[in-house]
Amino acid sequence: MGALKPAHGGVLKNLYLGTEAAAEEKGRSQTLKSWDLNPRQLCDVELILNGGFSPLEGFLGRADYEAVVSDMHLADGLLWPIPVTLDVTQDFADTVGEGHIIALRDPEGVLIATMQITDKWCPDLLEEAASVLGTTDDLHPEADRLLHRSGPVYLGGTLRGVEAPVHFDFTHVRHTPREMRDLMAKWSWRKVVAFQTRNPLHRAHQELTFRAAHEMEANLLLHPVVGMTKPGDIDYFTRVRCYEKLLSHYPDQTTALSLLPLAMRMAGPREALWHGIVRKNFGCTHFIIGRDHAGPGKDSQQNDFYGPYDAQDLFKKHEHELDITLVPFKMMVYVQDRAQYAPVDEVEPNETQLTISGTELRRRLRFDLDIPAWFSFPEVIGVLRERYPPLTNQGFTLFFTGLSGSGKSTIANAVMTKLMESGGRPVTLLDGDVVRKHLSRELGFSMEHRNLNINRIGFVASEITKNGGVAICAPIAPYAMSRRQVREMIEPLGGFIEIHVSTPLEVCETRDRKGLYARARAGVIKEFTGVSDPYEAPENPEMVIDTSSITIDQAAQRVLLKLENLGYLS
Ligand code: PPS
Repeated sequence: MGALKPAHGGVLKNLYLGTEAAAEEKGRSQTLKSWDLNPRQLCDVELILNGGFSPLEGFLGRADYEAVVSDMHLADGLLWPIPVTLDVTQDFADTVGEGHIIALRDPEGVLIATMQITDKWCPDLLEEAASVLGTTDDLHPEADRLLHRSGPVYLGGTLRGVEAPVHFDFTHVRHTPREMRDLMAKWSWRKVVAFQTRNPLHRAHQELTFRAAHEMEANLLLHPVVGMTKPGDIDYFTRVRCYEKLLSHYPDQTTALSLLPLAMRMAGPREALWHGIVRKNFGCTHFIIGRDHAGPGKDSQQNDFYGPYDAQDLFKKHEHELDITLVPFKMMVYVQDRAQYAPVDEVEPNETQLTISGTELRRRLRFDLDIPAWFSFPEVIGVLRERYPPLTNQGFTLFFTGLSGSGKSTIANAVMTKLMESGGRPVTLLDGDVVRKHLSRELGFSMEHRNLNINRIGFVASEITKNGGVAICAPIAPYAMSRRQVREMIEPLGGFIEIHVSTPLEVCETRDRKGLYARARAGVIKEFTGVSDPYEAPENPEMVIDTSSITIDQAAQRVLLKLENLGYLS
């Protein structure tokens, strides 16, 4: 395999200790301070240890970090465009120092590696975002992480691998760089073109990869990312099922599938270089870069974060340092007149070109509409339809919010009964009073406790929604922030319909069915919403219902009509 060198001509790293040394390290780790790796850090550790990130031998130290941030090279001059750093909390950082060895553990507490700390510093995260990502806009997922969720201290140091992170899924298509290279050698693959993706593959992608392999007279490695991709992407379990279906559409013995546990940064051009280095480490000789590689979409001014072919341009500029050959591609479109795919710049002005965007695909799945055969393979569409059933089969949450006595529980009960009468999905009512009896018995009515209560309701509702049921919640939920968090938790899993029961305080107080308002006015009940505690009215609820002017039955009918209008009822 002379042709398949690791990136930069160096040695493919393998930082795992032998069995005996690993057992010793495990014993020694009992007395070490432990850091629990988050999902992103765990992905990074896996690729550092198995050589996917060669030449790195650990998390970047300060000099390397600064060189990478400012000009995309390690301190020794090797190209490395993305900071691979271990961010920790101030509290943890205060307990360790340079020269110390720490234990790096997975979320279950399993020891993955130890790290001898060489550097500890507080990075300028704003500068990192601006330099590496070219933006500090919160809509960029990595900028958002750096500026709002990163630990304030970075620790650098070399790793000693004790145990590879465990994966129980798709083990037959997970390979280390060494395993992948050995397989390529076994199959006598001399030239290998890699295709990186975080999306399901449709006909356009198949055509593009097929052409790339054909033009380069190379074999093809489909190398999708299954670590972390852009929030909101299709989950990797579904994607891998799609890839497996697609494999039969490639000529026999020409193409392989392998999963890459990479935590993407969505850093566009810089990320493209990084992807190239990683693919070189996995034994590939060529790397496809299409339109808007690793781009996270639009910023808050509605401009694209990166130009569509910026990644190709930067890659070309550094190709001599990369030891892997760029295979650039323009966007592929379906040319109706030719019944064929072609790069967009090869389409004649008089020809009709067709594409279906990701948003349009999701719409068609949601409403069970036709997805044409020119766009994708029936088996792939089948997998997607199974995972994304039409709205009529999806779970949803009805989230009623409003003052005590506003009518939330009564409407919620009426809606529940009507939905049960119609049959179909299982329905669960999470009424304020009932939840406080079972789930939140120990909580009071401080802001902190109310938010905790809403968070618990949101969690249960999200599980119900994810599994195709209907959750009807009816707490007061006085704070906008906690309602927003619940929405964010549920929307990726199914429908979320917020209903503000806006019955005015005077009406609620006149009703005073439980006698609570009288006791609140008398000061017997403290922190009573609307009397001695705030209620932040929703700004953009899906519905507003004031029960002072309509009956409960009419209110429930309005909710059902809304559900029908949104597409949830058949
Ligand atoms: S919250 O804010 O969403 O956590 O409240 P919730 O879980 O819906 O609980 C509201 C019910 O608790 C009773 N109750 C009070 N409500 C508001 N403020 C105070 N201080 C309070 N103390 C007790 C009241 O019966 C509420 O039920 P509903 O059904 O809204 O009348």
